[in-house]
Amino acid sequence: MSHRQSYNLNLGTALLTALKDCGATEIFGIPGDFALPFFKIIEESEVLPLYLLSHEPGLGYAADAAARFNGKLGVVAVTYGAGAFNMVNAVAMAYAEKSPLVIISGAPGKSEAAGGLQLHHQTRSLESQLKVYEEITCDQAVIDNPAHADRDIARVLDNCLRYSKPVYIELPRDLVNLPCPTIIPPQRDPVDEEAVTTCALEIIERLRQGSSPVLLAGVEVKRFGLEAKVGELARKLGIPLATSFMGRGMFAEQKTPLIGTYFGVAGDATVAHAIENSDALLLLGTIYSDCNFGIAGQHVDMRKAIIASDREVRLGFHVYPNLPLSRLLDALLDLAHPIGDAMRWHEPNYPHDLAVDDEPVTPDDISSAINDLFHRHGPMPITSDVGVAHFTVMNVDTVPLAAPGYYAGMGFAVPAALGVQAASGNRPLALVGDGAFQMTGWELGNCQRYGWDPIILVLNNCCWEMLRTFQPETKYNFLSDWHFTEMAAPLGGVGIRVETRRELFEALEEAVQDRGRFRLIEIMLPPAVQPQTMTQFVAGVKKLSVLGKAS
Ligand code: TPW
Repeated sequence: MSHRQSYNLNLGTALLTALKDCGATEIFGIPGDFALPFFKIIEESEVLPLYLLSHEPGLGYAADAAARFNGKLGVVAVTYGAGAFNMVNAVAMAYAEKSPLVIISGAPGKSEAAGGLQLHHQTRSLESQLKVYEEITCDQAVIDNPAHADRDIARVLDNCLRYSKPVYIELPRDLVNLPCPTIIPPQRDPVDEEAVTTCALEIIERLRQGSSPVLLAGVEVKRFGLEAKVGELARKLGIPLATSFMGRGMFAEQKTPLIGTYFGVAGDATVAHAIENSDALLLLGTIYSDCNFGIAGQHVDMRKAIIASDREVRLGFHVYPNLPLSRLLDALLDLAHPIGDAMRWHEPNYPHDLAVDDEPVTPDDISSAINDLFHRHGPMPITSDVGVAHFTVMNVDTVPLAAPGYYAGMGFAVPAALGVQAASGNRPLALVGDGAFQMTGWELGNCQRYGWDPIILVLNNCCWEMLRTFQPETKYNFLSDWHFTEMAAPLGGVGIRVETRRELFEALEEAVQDRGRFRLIEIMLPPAVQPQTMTQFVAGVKKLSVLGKAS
C-alpha cells in the first residue's frame, strides 16, 4: 500500500505515465473545452506525442490501427459529448474486432456538474455518454476523486490489455491538475498451472490422434503478440497453419508451414478443404463470425474443433476457464513434438507479373502490381477498407495488414494508414473504395503536419459496388465522379489518376520513389468489375440471408 502515499504527479500526468508504462507510444486527439486542461498537460508534460486529426471517426480508426499493428495500447483523447459520441462507431468496431483502445474523454468539472444547469454537449443526462460507452468497452472509470483514481485507472488499463478490448476513462476538467497517487497496474491474475498443463496435454493428444490436424490462427494471436509462438508451434508440431480472414497478414516475417487464409466459400479451395475436413482443428484466438469464416461456418464442425479464445479453451464437450492464450501456447510449446511434416505445405500463388500494357486495370491487376512492387522494393504494411479493396488485398502476398474484416465499417483504411505510420514509422499502403474515401479521405490533409507519406490507392468505380452486387436492380448505388486526384495537391500530396495497367505501374513506381508527402493513385475501375472472391462471397451471403430470398 505504500505507493498510495506517493503523490508526485497530477492526475493528467499520472494517467499519461501509466499509459506509457503499459506500452502506449502516442495519443491521437481532438480537443474541446471539456478536454483543454488535459490536452495542455499532454503537450507540456511530453510524456507521449500527440497527433491531431480532423474528425473523431478517423481518430478512433487511427488509434485502433496503431494498436493492431504494434500489439499495444492505442490511445484517443476527445472532448465530452460532441467528441466522444462522434467516435462511437470506431470504438464499436474496435470492440467487435478486439482492439485494445483507451478512450479518454474530457467531462464537465465536478462543480459544474453539481450546479443543476444543463451543460453544452450534454444529451439526455450527464451519464448518457457513460451508458453508451458501457456497451462498447469492457471496463470504465469515471474519475470523481483523484485520491482514488490510481486504482480505477490501473484496473481499466489492466482489463484493456487482458481482454484486448476498448476501455473508457472520463476525466472531469477541474480534476486533471490535482495530485494523484502513482498508478501501479495490478498483478496479473493467477492461473491454475495444473489446469494449463492438463489442457495442453489433452490438446497435443487430440492433434496426435487426428489424421489431418490443422492450426487456424485468428486475431487474438496478433493482438496478444503471439505470432512468433504460434509460428514456432506449427513448426515444432509439423502441422499446417492457416489464418482466419481477420488474422490475414500474420506470419509475414517468419518461416512457417502457412497454407494461406481460410475464407470459406470465397477463399482458396485447398485451404477450405484442409480446414473443413480436419478431424483435429485447433482454433487459436479466432472470432467465430459469418464474415470471418467466409459464410461457411456450417462447414466447420465446431463440436469437434478445439477452440482457444476469449481466455478459455473448449474441447471434447468441456471447458478450461481462465486460460489466457499466451499461457496455453507456452505449455503447448513445452510439450510439442513432431506430428506431421507440414513444411512441405506452402501458400497459394498470388498473382504476379503485371502485363504492363494499355489495357484497362482490373482488381487482379492491382494485386499483381502490388506484389511486383513489393518484390522490387520490399514489403509495406497495408491498411484496407471494405469492398473491392479488401478482396483485392486477399490476393496480395502476406504482409502485415489491418482491415475491418468482421465489423466491416467503411472509412477505416485512410486514417488507419496514418495511425500505422505514426506508431511504427513505416510507410503504409492503403486500399480504399471511392465510397469509403468519401467518408474519411480528408484526413490525408494531416500528413503534411507530421511528415507522413502513405501511398493511397483509391479504387474508384464510381459505385458502392459491394452493395450493387447484392442488389443489382437498383440505381442508387452509382456515385458521381469526384476526381479525388485533384484534391491531393491542396492537401499537401500528389495525386495521379490511372486507367491502364501501364499507368498503374508507372504511378506506383513514381510513388515509391517520392518520400515525404502522401501519394494518391486514383485507379479508375468500371463498375461490376470485381475479384472472383468477392463474387463468391456475396453469392454465399445471398444464399443464406433475407437478401437472397427476396431476389
Ligand atoms: C460506415 C454499408 C457496405 S459496402 C458499401 C456500403 C455503403 C459500399 C462501399 O463502397 P466503396 O467500395 O467504398 O466505394 P466498393 O468496392 O464496394 O465500390 N456505412 C458504413 N459501413 C458500411 N459497411 C456501410 C455503410 C456498406
